[in-house]
Amino acid sequence: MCFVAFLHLFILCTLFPVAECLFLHPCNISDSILPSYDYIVVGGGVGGLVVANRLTEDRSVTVLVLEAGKLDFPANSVTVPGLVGHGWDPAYDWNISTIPQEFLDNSTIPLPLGHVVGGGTILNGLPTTRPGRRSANPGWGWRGLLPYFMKSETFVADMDSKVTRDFNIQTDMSVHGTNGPLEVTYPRFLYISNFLQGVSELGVPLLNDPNAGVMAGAMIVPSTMSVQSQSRADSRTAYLDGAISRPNLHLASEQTVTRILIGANGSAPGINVPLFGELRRAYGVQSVNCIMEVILAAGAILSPILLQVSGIGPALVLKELNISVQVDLPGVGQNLQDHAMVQPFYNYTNTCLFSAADIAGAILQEVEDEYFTNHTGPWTAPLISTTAFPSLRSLTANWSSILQSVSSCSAEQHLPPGQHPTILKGYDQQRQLLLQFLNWDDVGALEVMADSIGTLSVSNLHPFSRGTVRALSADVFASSDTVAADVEVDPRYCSQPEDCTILNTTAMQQLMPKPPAPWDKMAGPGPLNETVLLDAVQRNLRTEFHPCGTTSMMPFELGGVVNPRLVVYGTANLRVVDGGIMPLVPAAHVQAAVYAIAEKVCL
Ligand SMILES: Cc1cc2nc3c(=O)[nH]c(=O)nc-3n(C[C@H](O)[C@H](O)[C@H](O)COP(=O)(O)OP(=O)(O)OC[C@H]3O[C@@H](n4cnc5c(N)ncnc54)[C@H](O)[C@@H]3O)c2cc1C
Ligand SMILES: *[C@@H]1O[C@H](CO)[C@@H](O)[C@H](O)[C@H]1NC(C)=O
Ligand SMILES: *[C@@H]1O[C@H](CO)[C@@H](O)[C@H](O)[C@H]1NC(C)=O
Ligand SMILES: *[C@@H]1O[C@H](CO)[C@@H](O)[C@H](O)[C@H]1NC(C)=O
Ligand SMILES: *[C@@H]1O[C@H](CO)[C@@H](O)[C@H](O)[C@H]1NC(C)=O
Ligand SMILES: *[C@@H]1O[C@H](CO)[C@@H](O)[C@H](O)[C@H]1NC(C)=O
Ligand SMILES: *[C@@H]1O[C@H](CO)[C@@H](O)[C@H](O)[C@H]1NC(C)=O
Ligand SMILES: *[C@@H]1O[C@H](CO)[C@@H](O)[C@H](O)[C@H]1NC(C)=O
Ligand SMILES: *[C@@H]1O[C@H](CO)[C@@H](O)[C@H](O)[C@H]1NC(C)=O
Ligand SMILES: *[C@@H]1O[C@H](CO)[C@@H](O)[C@H](O)[C@H]1NC(C)=O
Ligand SMILES: CC(=O)N[C@H]1CO[C@H](CO)[C@@H](O)[C@@H]1O
Repeated sequence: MCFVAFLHLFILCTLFPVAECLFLHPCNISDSILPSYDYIVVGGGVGGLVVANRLTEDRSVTVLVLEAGKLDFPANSVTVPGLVGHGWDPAYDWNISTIPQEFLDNSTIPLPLGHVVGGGTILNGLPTTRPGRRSANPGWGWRGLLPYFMKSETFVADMDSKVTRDFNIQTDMSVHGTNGPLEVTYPRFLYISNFLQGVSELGVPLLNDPNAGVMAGAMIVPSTMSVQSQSRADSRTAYLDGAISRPNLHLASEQTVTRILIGANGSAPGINVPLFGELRRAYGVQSVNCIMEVILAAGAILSPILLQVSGIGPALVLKELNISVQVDLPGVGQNLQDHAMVQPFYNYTNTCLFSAADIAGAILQEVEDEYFTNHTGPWTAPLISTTAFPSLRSLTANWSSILQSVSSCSAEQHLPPGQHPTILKGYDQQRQLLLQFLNWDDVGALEVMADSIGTLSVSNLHPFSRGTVRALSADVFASSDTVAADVEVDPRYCSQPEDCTILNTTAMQQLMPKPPAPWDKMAGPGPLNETVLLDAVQRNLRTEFHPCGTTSMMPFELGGVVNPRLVVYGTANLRVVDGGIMPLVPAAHVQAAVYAIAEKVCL
């Protein structure tokens, strides 16, 4: 295999001058790659491609991006917003599932993760929402990230006034960028539904611009898509394709990094890490060296795995795998959070409205022609454009007893056994924050999404449950066929039971009284049957694809993994730049935050 050839033959290569930016194809990589680069970026998803782009703006800096997946072939299934949710090339997914979820019905849940240049943004749903003003770490909250949200995007809202009025869209351009690589806009076609009106009757406020700092309310969300062609905008089209002529940027696809090489000591100019005994130095991966830094951007699930197999993680886990401990860092792979989602929860009752489910036969041909000829019509609309983030107070009169019930458990009651004291302390603080957030009426507790097919799904935005990610072998990445088997992902969905009961609230009942099976069992006379409903939630729970927290930016004493410069504790020059560094999953779709984090760290 070409991949093996790279690993073994590269060592024989001599130094070639960097002549042009290269997509280093696996079959000729050994001719083109340099023996060392200033920066090696592991993973070509959001974090990796943003960092690679910004670093190579300085033409004297050489960067190599190593991405396990292929370059995507720009198939309609990737580019056409109207086809989002219709599946993708299986080669673009790591095929990882959770272990049996014991707090649900013991089933395993597929956790799609991008395995392709562009990472998750080749598979994702396009809606882009920023976390609101109430988010956490100093310097990394709303105000700290706003310049980088703006730097990353070119925002265009060019709809006629009737559309903006009907859909309650009013963009606040003072918080949007007009010059960034990532195009963000509203699709030219929006499905009409009664959703906004319905939730507003329940007392949920309508938001004009969901990305202006307050996320609690109902809204039409913008999408990452090209204004002109109305096709997917992703981290590859935004941050890589435009940098293609830079001679100092190399990207090698189909190169799975098996471990980061870590040496005894070192320090790098300009990077402050707290004293941690003798610092470790990342000096390369496989047979390529780096002079300055290794940037780990393999995503919230695989970055902690790579750290563990490279000797950075909880010492007990590493010792079980016979991995020599470089840094005993208990937080690596802990604190896993995700938005747990139940879908489809309820269908619209009004079947007269046109929905994406009606696109078939002759209409399909028309829709397709219109999309490719004029870049207008239903195919410009992604699966989700309409969503609400109601606060807990606006959802249920019972909100204070739900919070009371969570705060009356001890912090560790629902965590896995045998936690390191720093993890317990960190979780305790997170829980206090979450209880505060859920108390406020400008923070969303649930997301209710109305999709273009006419179904609603519900997800839990501020979960109390915490899971883990663990390598089961020191050679996880040695053969790409067995990666999924050697990775243990346990989100422990609903290990704090209120995470499931919050998904089932009085307001949900009001929103749509005639749910499909299996919820229709309760649709008889008299009060709804709580057991059936909770059981249905537990059997139908899925991921909203927002894992994070596994390499948290938190103090070491609280179970953190990286400092505010995203440098891994105990190392001089190894940073993590991806969704895993967010200590709390934001009450938003997460891609906007990952783009902004990667823009910010480049300073
Ligand atoms: C199906 C799906 C739907 C989503 N929907 C939305 C949405 O609608 N809105 C939204 O805001 N967000 C959505 N997201 C989330 C969003 O796409 C992610 O948050 C974002 O991509 C995370 O960026 P990242 O840099 O952390 O990791 P990723 O984008 O996942 O990039 C990590 C990259 O590292 C590579 N990699 C991993 N291990 C190795 C290795 N050992 N060697 C080499 N390369 C490696 C991977 O192949 C991948 O390309 C969705 C995600 C998925 C998967
Ligand atoms: C490497 O191979 C790819 C695919 O065959 C080709 O497009 C590219 O030009 C080659 N690069 C070099 C430097 O030979
Ligand atoms: C996932 O599975 C599909 C089909 O079984 C396969 O084609 C694909 O290569 C797999 N992806 C990875 C990363 O192993
Ligand atoms: C899940 O499995 C555990 C252990 O096998 C068992 O005790 C439990 O009853 C199962 N739960 C469900 C809902 O099936
Ligand atoms: C670790 O090493 C010991 C002793 O060499 C061996 O018995 C054990 O099987 C190894 N464990 C793993 C997971 O490789
Ligand atoms: C494209 O738009 C033009 C002008 O509105 C219209 O006449 C034409 O029918 C459209 N084409 C398709 C294929 O929808
Ligand atoms: C209110 O919430 C508490 C705690 O979750 C729960 O025990 C109780 O049954 C709820 N009451 C109603 C009426 O839903
Ligand atoms: C679920 O919601 C129903 C309807 O509002 C309510 O009667 C029931 O108590 C809730 N169940 C749980 C477990 O919270
Ligand atoms: C709800 O919508 C789904 C998806 O379109 C469909 O499969 C299901 O039959 C619908 N259920 C009802 C009760 O209309
Ligand atoms: C709820 O409904 C199920 C199925 O109809 C039934 O088996 C169960 O006893 C009911 N539970 C309660 C508390 O009414
Ligand atoms: C083993 C090792 O890498 N030692 C290095 C520690 O740091 C000093 C100063 O940078 C180097 O000279 C050693 O080689």
